[in-house]
Amino acid sequence: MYHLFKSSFACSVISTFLFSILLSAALSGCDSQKSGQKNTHPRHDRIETKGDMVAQLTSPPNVPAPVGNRPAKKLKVEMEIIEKEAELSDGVDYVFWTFGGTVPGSFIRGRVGDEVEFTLRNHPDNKLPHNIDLHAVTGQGGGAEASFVAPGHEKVFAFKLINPGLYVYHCATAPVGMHIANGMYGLILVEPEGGLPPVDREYYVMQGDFYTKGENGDRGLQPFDMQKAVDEDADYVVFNGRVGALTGDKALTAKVGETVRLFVGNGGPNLVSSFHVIGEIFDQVHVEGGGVVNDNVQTTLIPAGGAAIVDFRVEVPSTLILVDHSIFRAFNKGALGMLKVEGEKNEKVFSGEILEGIYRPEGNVIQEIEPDSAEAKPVKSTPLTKAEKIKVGKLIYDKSCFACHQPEGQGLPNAFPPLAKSDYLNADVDRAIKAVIHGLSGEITVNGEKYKSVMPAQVLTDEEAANVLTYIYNSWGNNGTEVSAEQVSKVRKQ
Ligand code: HEC
Ligand SMILES: [Cu+2]
Repeated sequence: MYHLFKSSFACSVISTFLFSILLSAALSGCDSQKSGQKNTHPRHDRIETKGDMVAQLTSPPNVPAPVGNRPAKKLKVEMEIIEKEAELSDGVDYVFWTFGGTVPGSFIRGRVGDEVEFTLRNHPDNKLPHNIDLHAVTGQGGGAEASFVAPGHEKVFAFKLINPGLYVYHCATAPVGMHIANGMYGLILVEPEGGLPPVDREYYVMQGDFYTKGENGDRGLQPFDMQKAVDEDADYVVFNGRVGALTGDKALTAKVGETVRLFVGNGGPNLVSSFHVIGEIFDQVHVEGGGVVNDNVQTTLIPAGGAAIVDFRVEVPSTLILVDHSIFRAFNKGALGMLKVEGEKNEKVFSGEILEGIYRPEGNVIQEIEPDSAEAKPVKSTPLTKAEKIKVGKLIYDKSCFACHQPEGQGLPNAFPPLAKSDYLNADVDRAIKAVIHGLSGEITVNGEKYKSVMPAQVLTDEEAANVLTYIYNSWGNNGTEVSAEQVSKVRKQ
């Protein structure tokens, strides 16, 4: 059922079977079998074409319409290389080199047997020659030599799509690493005969790592840093060419009950992606974009210069978070996107929080905060003093807030607003409580800087929220407000 792209695994099946009998016999058995066996791979090079058409190309995160059951055709692809300045992150500019004006480049979609006539144009305003190496091409350099083109020129070359799958294309002009690092990559999908099984939504997501002279977040136009690229010391790791390309109002969308397919590529140049979607399990993954379909996958590895097709049904409303699960890349370097799923709840699949209670392993007494404080205090009769709240609040801060707002509440420019001396915080306690218990999104201004990001709702009891806020209000130059559990409870009910 899952053999969408046909392949033969006879040899590996045989060796797995024989493994249990005798290792060496299995290996030599397989070798002799291999040498005596014909390559049974279908001869897609012999598929005849019928008619011709111009390929529709799309910018990320969109993909062209599926091929369905159309016959193989002569497929005209016209692509323009554009060197242009754009934002890599808020306030951070970069000169990108692009296929079609976007990073990743335009998505190309064909079917097995198609004969592609590829026109590559290098815009006259560009400064450098470029070319294209498509991993879907069987032939010298994947087309690199044939397509090498100077500014103000165009090149035409042709090739037949003989292996179905999802393939990366990229510039291969020296210095190759630099051309790729500047954004010259994209995906070409070669559908099998009859097309991939239809789904409700398809999206195009591609990871890339970026190397800038300044550090992550340093503003202004940032030149490429060759040494950092050689050292594989990325300042940014992003989906679709910039921090936040797929967050907030640019998030991908779907409705409960729909099937979603992500065509996920990794342009590199250096890093391998541990692609994961927080809050979802991949029903099926075309591993490495090829014929093997794996089921029920949590995280799929996408090599630099590789791809995967990821399918899943969305069952409950939520904001799914796309990440590279090498997780500092997600929360500190930008490899984070969102898929917003709207629709009816299904409490059998996911209930949300059912009960908020107090857990007392040692009976009805408060847990010791400090190992050496001898006295156990009854929970209800003695509310915490302000000093105690601050102490407990710090523990919560270090567990729940610290990763984003930073150890001294200083925040991270362009990503997480400061809590230290925050005018936003000090102006309105109820608003701050709301942010903590319900989360916060949309544009806000803190100390004159604009933030337009998402703070997830924090799962905290009224007491915990009161304590952590009291800690924050009494640290780093804030106004000393004491927040009570009752106040949090009131805001929660509003
Ligand atoms: C995953 C990252 C993340 C975590 C964890 C997080 N925050 Fe935030 N927080 C944000 C972002 C992003 C914003 C700004 C949201 C926006 O742009 O609308 C924000 C805004 C705020 C604000 C209002 C703006 C300001 O600077 O005064 C407060 C207060 C706040 N957070 C408190 C907390 C507290 C307390 C915790 C821990 C219990 C916490 N946050 C945990 C990311 C986070
Ligand atoms: Cu190039």
